Amino acid sequence: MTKFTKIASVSVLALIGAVTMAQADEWRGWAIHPEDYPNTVAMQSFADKVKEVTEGRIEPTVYANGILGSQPDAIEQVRSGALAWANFNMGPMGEIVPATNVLSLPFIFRDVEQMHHAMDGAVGQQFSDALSEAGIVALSWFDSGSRSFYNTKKAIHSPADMDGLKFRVMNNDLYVQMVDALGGNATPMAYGEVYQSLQTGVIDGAENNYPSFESSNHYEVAKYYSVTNHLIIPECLCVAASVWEGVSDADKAAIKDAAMEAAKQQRELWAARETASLDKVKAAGVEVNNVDDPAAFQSAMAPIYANFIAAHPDLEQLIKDIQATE
Ligand code: GTR
Repeated sequence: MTKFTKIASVSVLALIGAVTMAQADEWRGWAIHPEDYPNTVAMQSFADKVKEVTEGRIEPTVYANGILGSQPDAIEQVRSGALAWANFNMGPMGEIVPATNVLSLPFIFRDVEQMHHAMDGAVGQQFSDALSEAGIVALSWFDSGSRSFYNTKKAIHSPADMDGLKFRVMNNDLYVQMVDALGGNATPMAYGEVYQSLQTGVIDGAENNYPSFESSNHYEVAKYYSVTNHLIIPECLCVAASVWEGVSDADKAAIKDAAMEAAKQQRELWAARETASLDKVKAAGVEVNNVDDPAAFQSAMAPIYANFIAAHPDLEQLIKDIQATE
């Protein structure tokens, strides 16, 4: 091979490389949590796997720490196709996909295991169908543990202790009703604003699972975490329907498999992180207490269920399906 043909063939290869690169379809992904959080780690595994199985034709990327916006904004961006995929908590989804509000009814699941059984079966399919109609394809379900109240003032033992305290909630009217019913005041607010609001006293508390309480550093300011387990809300690994439509059937199958694998990994990492986060916040001086009478918190929710069913009689069966899940 002459020097010239060598250069020529190297350039041809570079050109083919460049064309291949140019053809890779970037799937911009939204993640609210930091890089080392179970959900973000699983999203990155999904991204790597999708790139591998599509031989680089699709290249998902992960923008962590909510840098692409708040969750309600990101939901809109996925619906419009401006973002290709995301990991969404179903809480803020209720405003757009009413059926998902069933997942925001306090104490709807007995425990996380029941939530897994429900979401991995026919119940989960009903939520996927409802999301699809809104332009969001749920490929698999992540764990988000269970949420409890924390605050800067005092341990909560009974609903009466919430009197006069201001709690941040996610963007969904059901959570405002929930805190009201317990005697506290609710302030819907974006996740990214909570730390500063706790610090400056704009709010007295919030509610979340251990990993979020810890990774968001809210535990540095809020020293009382009272275990109510009032919400068990699943999260999805979701793709924009407009993006999904353009994917071949063979790629769809491989991507779906990658999403199921990512969910499996997320759930394993989640279990370990819950313990690690709890240990970390306790070591940092957070007082963690079980509430005296969990039933008092649960029975306060009866009017919320009654109002919800009155407003959405079509969703009553779904509530019953969940409650009947093993
Ligand atoms: C976390 C959840 C986030 C976000 C956050 C919040 O547990 O993983 O998606 O919903 O809670 O409270 O806003």
